Amino acid sequence: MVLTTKEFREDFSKTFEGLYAFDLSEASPIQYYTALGNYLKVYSADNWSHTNQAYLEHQVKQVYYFSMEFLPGRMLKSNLLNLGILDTVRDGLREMGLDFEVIARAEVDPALGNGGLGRLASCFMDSIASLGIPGNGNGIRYRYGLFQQKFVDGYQVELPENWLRDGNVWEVRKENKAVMVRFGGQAILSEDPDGRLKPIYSQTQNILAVPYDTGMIGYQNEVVNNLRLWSAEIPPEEEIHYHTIADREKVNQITEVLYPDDSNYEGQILRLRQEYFFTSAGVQSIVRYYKQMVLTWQHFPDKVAIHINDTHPALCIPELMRILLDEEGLSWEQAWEITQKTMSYTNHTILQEAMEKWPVRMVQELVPRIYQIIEEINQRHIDKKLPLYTPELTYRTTIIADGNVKMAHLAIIGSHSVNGVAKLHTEILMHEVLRDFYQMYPAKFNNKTNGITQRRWLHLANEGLTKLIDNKIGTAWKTNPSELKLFKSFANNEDTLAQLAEIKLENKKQFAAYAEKEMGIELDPTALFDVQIKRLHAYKRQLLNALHILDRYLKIKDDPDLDIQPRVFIFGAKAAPSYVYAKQIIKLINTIADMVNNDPAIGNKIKVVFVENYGVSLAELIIPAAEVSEQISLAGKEASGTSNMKLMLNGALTVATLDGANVEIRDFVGEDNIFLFGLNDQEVYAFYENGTYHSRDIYDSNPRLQRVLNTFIDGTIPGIETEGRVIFDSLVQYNDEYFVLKDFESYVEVQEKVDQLYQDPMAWNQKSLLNIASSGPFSADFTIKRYAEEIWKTDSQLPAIQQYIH
Ligand code: 9GP
Repeated sequence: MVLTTKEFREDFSKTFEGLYAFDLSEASPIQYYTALGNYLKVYSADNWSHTNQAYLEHQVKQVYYFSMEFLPGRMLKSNLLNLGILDTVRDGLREMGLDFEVIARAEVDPALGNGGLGRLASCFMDSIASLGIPGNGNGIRYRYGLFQQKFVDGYQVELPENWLRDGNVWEVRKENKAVMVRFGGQAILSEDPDGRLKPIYSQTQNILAVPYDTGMIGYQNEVVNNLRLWSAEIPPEEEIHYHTIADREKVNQITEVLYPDDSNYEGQILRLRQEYFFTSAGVQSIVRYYKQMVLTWQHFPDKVAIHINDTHPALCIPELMRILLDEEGLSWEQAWEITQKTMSYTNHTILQEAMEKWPVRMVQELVPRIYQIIEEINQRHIDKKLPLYTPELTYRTTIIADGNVKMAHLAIIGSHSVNGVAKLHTEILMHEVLRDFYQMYPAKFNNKTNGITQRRWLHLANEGLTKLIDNKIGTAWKTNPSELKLFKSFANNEDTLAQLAEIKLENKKQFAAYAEKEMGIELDPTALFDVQIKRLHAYKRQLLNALHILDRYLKIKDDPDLDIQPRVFIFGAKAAPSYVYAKQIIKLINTIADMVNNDPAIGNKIKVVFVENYGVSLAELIIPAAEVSEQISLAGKEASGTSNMKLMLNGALTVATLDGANVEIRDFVGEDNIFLFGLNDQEVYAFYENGTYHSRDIYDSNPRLQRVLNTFIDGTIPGIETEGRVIFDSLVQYNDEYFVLKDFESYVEVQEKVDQLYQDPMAWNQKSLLNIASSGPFSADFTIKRYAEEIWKTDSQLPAIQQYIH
C-alpha cells in the first residue's frame, strides 16, 4: 500500500493534535519533529510486532550484539528512507508549508559512543535489519552521552551532553521486561539438597535494569529489529533502603554518563559496574526469552549468538555461566560448552593501554560470584593447557595475572570465534599481539573487515551524488552495493565527470556556509578540501597533518607570490577528557588555525577549520564535501578505520599509510588511485626490535622539518608556549613514539603529488569516480553477511517476516 501525501498530511495532523492539542502552524521544529517521530512509530508498529512474532514463532536463531557504545546519528531521515516514505513525507510537509530539513535538524544526535567502534555498531544494526537477520543490539541508555565539545581560547572544554532533554521519541520503555542485577555483598557457596554447590548471597545491592527499546528499521523490507538500552533504577520494593540522596545517586550513576572519567578508583569501579550491569541485564533477558521456547539447554547455541564488541561486554561469559550453573543447575562442563558455543568476540585495538584489565580486588568486591567463576575458568584453562604447552606460554594466556583480570583473555578463552576488523589487523593479532592464543586456538581466529552502510553514508548524506549514480547505473546498489562497480564504465565519460565535479562543489559550498555561519571562517569552495575526522589520538597523527600545514605556511611566508594550490584543512576530533597530550594537540591546531586564517599574506591559500563537537551529523556534512581523505596513522596501529571507507564512497582520494583497512582500499581501488606514503608495519616493527629509531637525528639532519618544528617553541605560533614545548619535546627529545618525523618527508612529497593531480580536474575526477565505484566491498551489508554466515550462523528471515504482511 503506497502512502499518499494527502494521507500523510491527515494522519500527521491528527498525531500532532493528539500530542499537543494546539494549532499545527504555531509549533516549533522540535514539536514537528516529535510529532513526526510519533507518527512513524505508529506507522512502523505492525512491522515491529510482526518481526517479533515471526522470530518467536519460527524459533529462529538470533544474534545479540553487546556493545558499550552505539552512535546511531539522527534517525528521522534514515527511518523514513528505510520505510520507503522519505519523498512522500517531504512532499507532504512542503504542501503544509513546512521545511523538512529544518525539522530534521531539530533531532538531537545521540552521542552514545566515542567514535568508530560505536558508529560501527550502528552501521551493523542497519545492515542486520536490512538483510533480514534476526538481530538485537544490547547496550546502555546513558543519560548523558559523550561530552559536548566547546573550544574556549582554542582549548577543548567538555560540557554535559544532555541528549534526553527533549525526550527521545524513538524509544519505548518496557518496565515489564525489567530484570534485577546484583552487586557487591557476599556469595558463599553451600551445598543444596541435590549436592550441588550454590551461592547464598548476602548484603547485595540489587539494581533494577529497565530496558528502553528502539526499533531498528530495515531498508524497505518490513523488518524491524530491536536495540535494547538498559537504564538503572532503584527497585520500587527497595525504595525504603535508599534514605539519602547519596545512596540514590549511586544507583543513578550507573547509567548516568558514557565513559565516566576512569582516571581514579571511583571512576574505574563505576565503569566496571556499567559493564556488569548491561551484560547481566542483557544475558538475563536473553535467557528469559529462550525459556519461552521450551527447549533443552543444549539447544541454546542453536538459537542464540552473543557477540562481544570489544572487551567491554566480556562479563557476558561468566554471567551466562552463572545463570546456567546457579539458576538452571547445569554442570560446569555443560554450561561451559554452551557458553563457548554462544559467545564470539571482536577485537578493535592493539593499543596496550586500551586492553582492559581490572584489579582483582575490584572485581571481587563488585561482583563476588562472577569473580569466583572467572577464577574457575582461569584454573581450568591452566589445567587443560599446561600438559600441552610450555608453562611460560600457558601462564602468558591466563585470565588472572599480576593482580588483574584481563578482559581480552577472558573473551578469547570464553568464545568460539575471535576476529579482527581488517586483514592487516587480524594478521597482527595472530602473529604479534595475540600470538600465544593463536597458537592455542588457531581455528578461533578469523578476519571480518569493517564496513559502513551506504544508505546513510551515501544515499542520505549525499543526495546529489546518489541521484547521479541512480541515473547512471540504477538503484540496485542500495541493497547490493557491489553494483557500484558498474559506475566504473563512466570513468571516461566527460559529462559524468563534470557532473561529479559540480556535485562536489555544491557539497563544498554547503560546508562553507556552515563554516561561515558557525565559525565565522570564510572559505573558497574552489579550494581543495582536505579532511581528517576521527578521535584525537597520538597514533592517528593529526600532528603530522599539522606539520604539513605549517610547512606550507612557511613556504608562503617566504614567498607570498608562491603559486600553490589553495587548500582548506578540515579537522573534527574529540579528545578523551583525561588525555592531556591529545588536548594539547587540539590547542595547537586551533592556534595554527587562528594564525593562518587571519594572516593576509596567506589569504585563501590555506584555511584551517577545526569543527567543534564532531559527531555523526557533522560527518554527514563534511564527508560529501571532502576531496582528500587523511588516513595517516602509524602503520600497524589503526585496527581498521571507517572514515576512510565513508570518504572514499563519497569520492575523496585517500592519502594513506598502509594501515588498517587502507590496505584493502588500496587493493580495491588500485595503487594509481590512492596516495601512499610512509613506513609500513614491518618497517615499524623492525625499528622497535632494533631500537634504531632516533628522531633527534632526523630533526638535526632535515632543515625543512627543523624549521617547522621550531615554530612550536620559537614564538612563531603565538600563545602555545606550554603546549608547543611539550609537543616539541615529545617529538624531538622523547623519540617520537609514533614516527611522525620519520614519515614527514614522504608525507609532504605525496601531498605535492596531490596538488599536481588537482591541477588536472578531469584526471582528478576520474580517480574520484573510481574510488566511489570501488567502495562497494566496504559496505557493512557484506561485513554482516560474513559475520552471520561464518560466526553467528544466523539466516536471513525475510520470507518468514514478510508472510505476515502479504
Ligand atoms: O581504533 C579502532 C578503529 O580503527 C576501528 O575502525 C573501530 C571499529 O572497529 O574500532 C576502534 N577501536 C576502538 O574504538 C577501541 O577499541
